[in-house]
Amino acid sequence: MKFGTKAIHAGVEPDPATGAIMTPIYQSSTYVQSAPGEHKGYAYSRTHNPTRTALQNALAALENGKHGLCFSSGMASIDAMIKMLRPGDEVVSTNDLYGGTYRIFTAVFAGLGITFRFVDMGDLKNVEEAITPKTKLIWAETPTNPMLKIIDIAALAALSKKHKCLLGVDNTFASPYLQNPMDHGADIVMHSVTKYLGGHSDVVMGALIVKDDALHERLAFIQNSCGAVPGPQDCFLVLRGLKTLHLRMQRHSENGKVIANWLAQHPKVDKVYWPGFATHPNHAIAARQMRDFGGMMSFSLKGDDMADATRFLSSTKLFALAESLGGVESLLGHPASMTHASIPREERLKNGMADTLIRLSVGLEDIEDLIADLEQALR
Ligand code: P1T
Repeated sequence: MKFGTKAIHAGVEPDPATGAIMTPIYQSSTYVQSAPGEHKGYAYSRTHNPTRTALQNALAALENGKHGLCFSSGMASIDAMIKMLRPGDEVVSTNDLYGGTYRIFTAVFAGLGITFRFVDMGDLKNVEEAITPKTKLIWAETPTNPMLKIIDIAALAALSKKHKCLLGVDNTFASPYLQNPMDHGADIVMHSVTKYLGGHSDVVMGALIVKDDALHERLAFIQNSCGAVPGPQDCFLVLRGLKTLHLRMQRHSENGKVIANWLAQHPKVDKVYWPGFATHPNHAIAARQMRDFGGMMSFSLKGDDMADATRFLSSTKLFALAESLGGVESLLGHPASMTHASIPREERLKNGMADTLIRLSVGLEDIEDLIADLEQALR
């Protein structure tokens, strides 16, 4: 089945009780048992809920995985994944990554005895050098947030197999429409469902997708034991969002391409970071492992002046200054003070993230209006 058909049909079937074509919102915490332990597969909604089951199955299908698990946020899904590890275990992670992921690694799990090494995965030698016999997980975001670096998933998968550790990929920026990390050998795919999967900026949710049954069993145990699950109403909203994922991603990519090229030729713009440029240092890898290049990009203004960046960030009218990304509406952000403020400044600068960097999440509006908005704000 091709992607658009899967986005509409995978995981869902008419409600067995009524024939309702849309999966109902099973707003119930518990389920009747005919005798102790005898039920229809549902005993308590922390463990299983039919609306969540439909969404989990849909996400597993879209990522070419076998099992999906949904959590109350993207961070809760990362939390569950790291809880598979033990004190003394080590993780090798990308150095350019969402600030909240850096924060949970360094300010929560490092204190529980897990070691995180952050490396520039643009050079695989750095990854190999950071791996030790204690490494249990390689963690990559690609494209990275916010520098839009591209990491070679297949090459990381080869390293993870060689060193007998898991490879987890945060696929939030790409969405399963643009990239399926499991096809390149990833063991765990993670999403901030809040972003493109939900697609309408009305839900906070996370997901993990795996193929391996034992890995699924362990993660489902953690999901149920720790309990950071989404409610059925939110699962319904994401099921609804998924039905247009392919169409939205096509338009995000179309609009993204026009804006990236327009910014690149603008006299007030210095660098534009977008993997679709043939001049992007990892463009060849992006072209190999992604189907298109999406609507996320970052850029800096000529002169690299904070006052200019601040004026620009406060001057757009359609692009809203806000955290998050991947919704139908265009957003812009200032990573240094917003999404990546919890990464120490020296670390940010070392990874190429200037204080003045501006990030765009290009939405689905008419391109002429988006360009006009950026033009007036740059002026
Ligand atoms: O916000 P939450 O659903 O908990 O997801 C966290 C997360 C994980 N991974 C990536 C790549 C992310 O971008 C995020 C959340 N990011 C933002 C809120 C942001 O504006 O970048």
